[in-house]
Amino acid sequence: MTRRNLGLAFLIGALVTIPALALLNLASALLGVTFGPFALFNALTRSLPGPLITFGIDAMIDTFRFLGIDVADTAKLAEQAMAMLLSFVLGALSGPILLLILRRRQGPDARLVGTAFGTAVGLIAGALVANFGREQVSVFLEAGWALLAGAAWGAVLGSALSRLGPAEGVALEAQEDTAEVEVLSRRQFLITLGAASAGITVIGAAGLAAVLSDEEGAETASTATGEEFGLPNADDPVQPAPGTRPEYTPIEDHYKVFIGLEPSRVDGDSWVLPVDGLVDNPLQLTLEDLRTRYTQVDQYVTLSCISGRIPTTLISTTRWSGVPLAEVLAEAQLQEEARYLHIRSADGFYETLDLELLEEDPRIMLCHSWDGRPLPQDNGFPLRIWIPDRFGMKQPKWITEIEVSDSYVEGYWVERGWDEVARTRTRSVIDTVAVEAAREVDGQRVVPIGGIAFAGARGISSVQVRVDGGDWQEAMLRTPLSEATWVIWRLDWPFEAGEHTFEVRCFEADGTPQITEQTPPRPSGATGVHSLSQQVG
Ligand SMILES: Nc1nc2c(c(=O)[nH]1)N[C@H]1C(S)=C(S)[C@@H](COP(=O)(O)O)O[C@H]1N2
Ligand SMILES: [Mo]
Repeated sequence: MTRRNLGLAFLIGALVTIPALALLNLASALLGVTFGPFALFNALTRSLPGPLITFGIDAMIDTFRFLGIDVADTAKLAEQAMAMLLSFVLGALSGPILLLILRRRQGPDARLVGTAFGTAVGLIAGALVANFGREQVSVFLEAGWALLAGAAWGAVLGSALSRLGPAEGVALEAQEDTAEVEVLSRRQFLITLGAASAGITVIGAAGLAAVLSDEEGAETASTATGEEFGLPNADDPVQPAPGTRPEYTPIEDHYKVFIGLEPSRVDGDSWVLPVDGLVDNPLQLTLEDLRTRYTQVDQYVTLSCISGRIPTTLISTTRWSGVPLAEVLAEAQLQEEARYLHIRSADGFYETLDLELLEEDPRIMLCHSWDGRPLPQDNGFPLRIWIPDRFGMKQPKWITEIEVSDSYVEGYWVERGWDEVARTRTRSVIDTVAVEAAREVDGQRVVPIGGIAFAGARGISSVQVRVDGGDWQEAMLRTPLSEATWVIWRLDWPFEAGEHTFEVRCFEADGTPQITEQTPPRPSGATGVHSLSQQVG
């Protein structure tokens, strides 16, 4: 076995694995089966130690920021690319490994050994997709597909590798011209394999693109808007400065964060929510139960992610509808020792809710609708929880179980180094210095400056802006959609041409100032003054 042969085996492994990945990806879009590389990556990120994962994510985010790439848009794509790369490398490495196993086995023999090797890989893949997969189709289909795909990949790999065997053997013994012929045919074989590999990959990718663009069309067709039910502050005289983000986030623009490589998909028809553990009356609730058997409540909510920087795009506002958690728990009849809820999700996410918090805040809601429609799939369909004044990380989406318990367990992100309480941090952001909207007010040119301020459910009493380190000036506040949403602020700034630095700070309803010291997102959420430099005039 020469080193050269091992290198060629790696190349053959790569050439066979690339189209296999393309076909797997297409199959997952068509059949709903899990894309194996994602399951493998999920399995790794779930089981590796928290600090290592945190380090990896930090390194990735730092790299993006260094390269000037938008983190929110790219992070998930990068993780998906890493998952593919990992599987690709493992697949290519299978070439030399299988070659060592094959030794000099030829033709049908090699294909058989390859099939056995691929089936073994398929078995591992089956276990991975069953445990870390989409859970969209039956485990039998998942595992069956993994086995079949693995076996087919192994068979092709095995017979391709068997072409490497004789070249070496023949070259040793035969006349030079015979060796020449073998080498040539090997080269020809590699070229053919490369062309087939490229062709199948292109077909797979094109098919995937077609399927995905179809789905996109279907999704945008069903979007709703908050205007339908009339926003409660529509008459407020304080109008957002032009360029301020929408006060009510269009539902498809709501930010999305999830631990997996793709958002979970839960079948609402077969979904039932067990409320069990330390209860006298265990419940099994359907979506219909939740929509009809309990008091229905609505609440305008701003949700934000603890990992956002100053400023952040991981914050959005919409109307949440659902049922009071307390009402459901009252029906379940908590036992004496009940202290915590362990909430578990379809994607393997989990959090713990201290029942004391529910005593303090009866607004905590099991939410089934956003913007007057069932929750979007990406945002937790069929059920998620709303906990006022907490960052998103404490609020599971895609809930599959609520277990009442007397013991505390750390939630998913708490285990990975983030704040146990994760109370929303007060922050303010400048969205716009609307130079193009400059106008005359009482003989003075003014530029509208505007943005948002958010203090969880604690309310905002004041927002102040200063220019070039001058005096803090009081901004106007628009009446918020609710006491649990951000506040839109606006300052009409007497215009001075030149390059200026704008800063914003805010105060909670009780006068508590936002923290102005710069701190990073981890562990408790970023703090600091948002500052922006801009040419005006
Ligand atoms: N099941 C589940 N729930 C989850 C998460 C998750 O990954 N899985 N992420 C949490 C985090 S960190 C945030 S910020 C919010 C984001 O909700 P959104 O995607 O609807 O904006 O969901 C929270 N709930
Ligand atoms: Mo988050």
